Amino acid sequence: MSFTMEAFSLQGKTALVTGGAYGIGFAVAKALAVAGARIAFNCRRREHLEKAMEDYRERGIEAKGYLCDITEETQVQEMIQDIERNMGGIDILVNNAGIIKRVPMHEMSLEEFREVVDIDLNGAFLMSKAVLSGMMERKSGKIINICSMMSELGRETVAAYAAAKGGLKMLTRNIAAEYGGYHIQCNGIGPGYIATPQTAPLRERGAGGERHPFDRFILSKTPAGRWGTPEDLMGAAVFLASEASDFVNGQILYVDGGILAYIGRQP
Ligand code: NAP
Ligand code: GCO
Repeated sequence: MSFTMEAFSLQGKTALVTGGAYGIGFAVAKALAVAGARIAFNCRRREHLEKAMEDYRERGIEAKGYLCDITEETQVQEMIQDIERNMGGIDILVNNAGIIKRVPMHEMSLEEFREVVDIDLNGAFLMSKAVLSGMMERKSGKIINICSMMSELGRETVAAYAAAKGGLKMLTRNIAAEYGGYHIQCNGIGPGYIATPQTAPLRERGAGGERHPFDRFILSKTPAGRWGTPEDLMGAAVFLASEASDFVNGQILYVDGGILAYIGRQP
């Protein structure tokens, strides 16, 4: 078979991006749309949904938006049924929706820990379970889980998030192992530190405009010398959503400016 750029085409495919109202999810959805996919996305807040619909429309993308909390199985099932009725089977699922709570573990409540794990890990389970039967019937499908550097590393105040994202890495591998025989590929993208609302508190400037200490820390630890942008993740998303990655399964592709490979400069 001669290799052409058609291998990266998503023409005729239907993609669902959870949390695709802004941030990384919005950028990933735009990339999949550029590659030809029809886009569906969800979030919990109506104001986010309405703003996102405008943002997609401004970019010529007729996305279908849903108010759906990925931790609520009935809402998830109803959304998937509606998408399959109106847009056809879901070919690509991006489990992007996620939250973080930055609290020292000894001060974190069980409710706070559970909320992070419920969204960042259990939500991906519910979403993946909901699309798998259709993908199994069609003997084709792509599931992309948005993992994190915290799938590999820990740091102060993010115990719940790291536990969830570490679990998401292994859920990625287990879906690959269990469903690879149906020609379903499940891989992860591991973003480094990306400038989005989720990390805004880590980049807040001081009264005099000075950089946040964590901001300076990340710049020193990242060989690329900058925070990532959601757009930095677009190529990896199209690759993992397309037939160009049909023999890639259970892998986490880190898009992190080199931070995971770097021990840090001698002080
Ligand atoms: P973000 O800006 O906070 O956006 C999160 C999105 O998820 C929002 O659209 C939010 O909308 C939605 N969401 C949250 N909980 C939801 C739920 N229960 N059901 C449905 N939608 C939900 O986050 P981001 O920075 O773009 O991050 C996106 C993903 O990348 C997350 O999984 C995050 O952990 C991961 N990540 C981020 C970074 C980074 O540096 N930014 C790095 C690595 C990994 P609503 O609030 O309206 O629901
Ligand atoms: C934090 C950040 C990180 C990033 C990302 C890194 O508080 O350390 O929020 O967790 O969001 O997950 O890959």
